[in-house]
Amino acid sequence: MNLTFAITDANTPPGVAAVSTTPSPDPTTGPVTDEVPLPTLVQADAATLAQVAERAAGDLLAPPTRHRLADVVPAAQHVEPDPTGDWVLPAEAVIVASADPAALAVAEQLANLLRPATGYPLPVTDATTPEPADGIALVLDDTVDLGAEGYRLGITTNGVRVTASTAAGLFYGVQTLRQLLPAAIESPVPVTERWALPGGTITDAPRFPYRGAMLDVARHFFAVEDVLRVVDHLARYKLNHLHLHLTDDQGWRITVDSWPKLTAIGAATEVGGGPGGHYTKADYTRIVSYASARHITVVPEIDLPGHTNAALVAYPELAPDKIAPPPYTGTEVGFSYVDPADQRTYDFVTDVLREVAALTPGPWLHIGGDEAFKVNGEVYTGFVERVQRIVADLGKTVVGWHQLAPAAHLDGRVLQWWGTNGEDPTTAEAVRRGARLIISPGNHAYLDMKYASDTPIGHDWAGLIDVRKAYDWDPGTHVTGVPSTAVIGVEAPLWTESVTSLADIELLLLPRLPAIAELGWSPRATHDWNGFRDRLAGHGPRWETAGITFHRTPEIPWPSTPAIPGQRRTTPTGVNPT
Ligand code: TNX
Repeated sequence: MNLTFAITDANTPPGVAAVSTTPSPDPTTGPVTDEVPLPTLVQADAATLAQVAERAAGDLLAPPTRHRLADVVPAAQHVEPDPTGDWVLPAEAVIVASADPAALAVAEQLANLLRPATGYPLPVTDATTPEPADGIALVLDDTVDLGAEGYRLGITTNGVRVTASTAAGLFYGVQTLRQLLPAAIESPVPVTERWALPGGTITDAPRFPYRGAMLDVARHFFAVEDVLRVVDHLARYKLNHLHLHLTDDQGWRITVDSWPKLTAIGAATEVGGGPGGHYTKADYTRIVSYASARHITVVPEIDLPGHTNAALVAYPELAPDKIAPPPYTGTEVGFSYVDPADQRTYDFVTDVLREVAALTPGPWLHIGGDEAFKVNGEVYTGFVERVQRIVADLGKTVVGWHQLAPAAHLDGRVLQWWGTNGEDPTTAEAVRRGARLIISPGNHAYLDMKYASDTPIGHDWAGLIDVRKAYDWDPGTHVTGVPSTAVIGVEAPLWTESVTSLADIELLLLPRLPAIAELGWSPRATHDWNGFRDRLAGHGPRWETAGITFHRTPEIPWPSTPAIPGQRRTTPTGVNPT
């Protein structure tokens, strides 16, 4: 007997058989009907029928797939819901973008986000004036006044239109769109779902231009693939900078052709004695391009003059006593430094920064400057001033930890503030002299701090940081005497002394990274812990569906219902599984 069957449904793409696509009843709009629309069965056996019945019953019990238009992280600037505008993505939808390579690239990214879970073909086309026409239109329009990263997202019964004056704006509109779809959109395989979107208009733009996270790849080394996955997490929450802490006592992680022993010798260690590793120039370039395609700028950090033991092991001539120290795999800080009195040190710094700058299209070079406990006073400021000048001569903008503050101001320089107490007159004075700040308070934004005393990894020197602690502060007013106009944004650093795997990274990142992202993106007027907590809760099922590790902190009311209504276990119509 031939046991093939076909079940038809409006949402079923050509060539894919769905078992059931019964929409969940929406308790807010009408009575629950006890009538399950029956699929059209052509031929079926008892087992298949039972499967269909089970699936239909599951759909009836499933939660509504409807999202509110405002359920976005980070919160959007302006949201106007229109319940008459709800729309369901049809199987035959087309994505049409402005005839511009950058807009088309975002359209392809959107298609790639939606195809796996929907199983829909979602072809991408271009047009001079793209219209939704029961699909999705991405409109690049330089006459709209939405800023360099803003976007407008309109959902009507006719489809979705995202408008922006830049590709970055379109990209952020797409991230919002993704969150408005049911959580099952995160599934890597086709699932049966009603891909409903709430009607209305969102007009959105970021509060700060710099929204970042840092990954320390020096204490423990992480493969390129892991870094790319971190980039994906940043992109989801509209962060636009990835700071890579590339060098430290425990390892040097980037090839420098003119000083080859930095990686040949200096990369072979990490905390705890593991094998370490490093990025070739091709590896680093791959990270930079992957990030850039997601509108994320890489900020490379070469930490100087301290945190340099790995460099000194490779090149003892840079050490103050010219003697190679033993390789270091512990977690102490502040003991190593390159010789500030030797011209050779400045040759080294110039070569390294020149090669890193050449690989880095973004404007920033981060020169560290923290915890150089053995280089003090004028020796320290003199060193920093020379290095700042090297960076400027390379055409880049200096970023450094706020320990740089006492050094002379250099046009455009940015200090990354990591204090735990907002009273910091030295930093405030540097700001008066023209410095701008990235705010990374140790006791709010340091993602290597434990959530609670029982968190299996992480530190607690800056305190415990639960999600509320990560969320409840204001980067615009945090440092006394620093006006919000001097703050270019926020960054969440992840130091990795205790972090050894991608799962560890994700456990510490999620769900605190979205909290920091919201501080960087959303207008202060939207700041509200209860609202944030409830919006964030919906991301648990998304991460779960996508196979992303996160910390199920009890502070967040995670939904207990499964995200995926039913994965298709059927084969295309007419094809027998063998
Ligand atoms: C302080 S924050 C450091 C890092 C450590 C971190 C651990 C900063 C600029 N320096 O060297 O990894 O604490 O939390």
